[in-house]
Amino acid sequence: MAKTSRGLGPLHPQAAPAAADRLARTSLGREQQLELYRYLQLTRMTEARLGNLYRQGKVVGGLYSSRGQEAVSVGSAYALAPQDVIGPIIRNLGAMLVRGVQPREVMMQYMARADSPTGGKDANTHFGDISRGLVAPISMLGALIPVMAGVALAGRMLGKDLVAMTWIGDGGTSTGDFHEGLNLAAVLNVPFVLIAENNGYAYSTPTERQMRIKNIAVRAAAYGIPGEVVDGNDVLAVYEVTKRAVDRARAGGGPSLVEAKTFRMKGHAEHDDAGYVPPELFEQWRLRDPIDRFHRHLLAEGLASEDELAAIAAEIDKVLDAEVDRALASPFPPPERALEGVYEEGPPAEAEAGGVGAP
Ligand SMILES: Cc1ncc(C[n+]2csc(CCOP(=O)(O)OP(=O)(O)O)c2C)c(N)n1
Ligand SMILES: [Mg+2]
Repeated sequence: MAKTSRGLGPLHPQAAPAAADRLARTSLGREQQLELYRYLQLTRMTEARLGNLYRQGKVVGGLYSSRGQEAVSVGSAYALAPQDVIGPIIRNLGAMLVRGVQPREVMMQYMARADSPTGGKDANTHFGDISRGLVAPISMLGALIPVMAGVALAGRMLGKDLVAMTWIGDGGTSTGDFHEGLNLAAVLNVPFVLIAENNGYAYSTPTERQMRIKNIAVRAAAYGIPGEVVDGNDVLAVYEVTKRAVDRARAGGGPSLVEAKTFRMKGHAEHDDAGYVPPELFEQWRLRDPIDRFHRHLLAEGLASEDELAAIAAEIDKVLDAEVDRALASPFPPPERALEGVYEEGPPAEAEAGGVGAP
């Protein structure tokens, strides 16, 4: 990594930590750990299917894979209680699955079918359902942070025992909304947890080119809240650190920032071949693959056999086979659907009479 470009210093320092394989100590039992394994595999296998469907021209819109980062979404969302509310962003499919989103919804939505959660009107992970504690993603990076701080405040005002959680990329931590939202959450001392996914790149920009700090977690000090770095490729570590932050928030201790160090194992999106990432970084991080590591942990601890783990993957494969077929056989929405759901009760009378605000 002595490579330099335009005098801006080393090209990219997000080298993988040494491949020490021991995962964090955990309070989770066997059943819960197997559940975590299932969600990790479900996330990876769902996105792999979507990658194939994208190449066949079946996916409508973009596909922003979380490959290599699954432990961040899965481990953090797993630390929540049923009444909690999440605001996922584009690489948080794993968190949505943990919170109960079904593969059927995911397939229908990515292929923009009439029976998708948005009725075919939006794509990828861009859907929400407040009744299930799921705030829809917003493309504007950082914008969900003040929104989710507001959800946490609303929960407290309504006397609900809820914690609000959202995620942000390394690039997104340099937006104004990140600072304003986190400051607001801190000053109001609301039950809010922000997970910063430091995956080394914001599109093609290495992290070191858009901030001078090594650890995003230090930004928490500016707001007087705890900030902690965690190995984002160790699902147990992510769970344990997040659980502490969630418990503290629920007990009235206010918000926290968790920085999960990980790596984006694909391009920014499916159309991006990531040719700007030094190949040796992919090699280093492949050795730290979060699912392989957890798989080895489960075997080494005697929590599962190879056959049991293979059976989990086989069961997921069957579900995905069925849901892909079902979505492919489903109709697209009728064109008139574009006019539905725009206004709660139809357009205002003035609009029909010649335009809102017409003199
Ligand atoms: C406010 C804002 N600026 C720019 C963009 C365009 N954009 C979309 S994703 C992206 C890179 C995001 O990088 P990072 O926050 O590190 O998240 P990652 O993609 O690595 O998960 C950019 C610049 C946007 N969506 N919103
Ligand atoms: Mg990033």
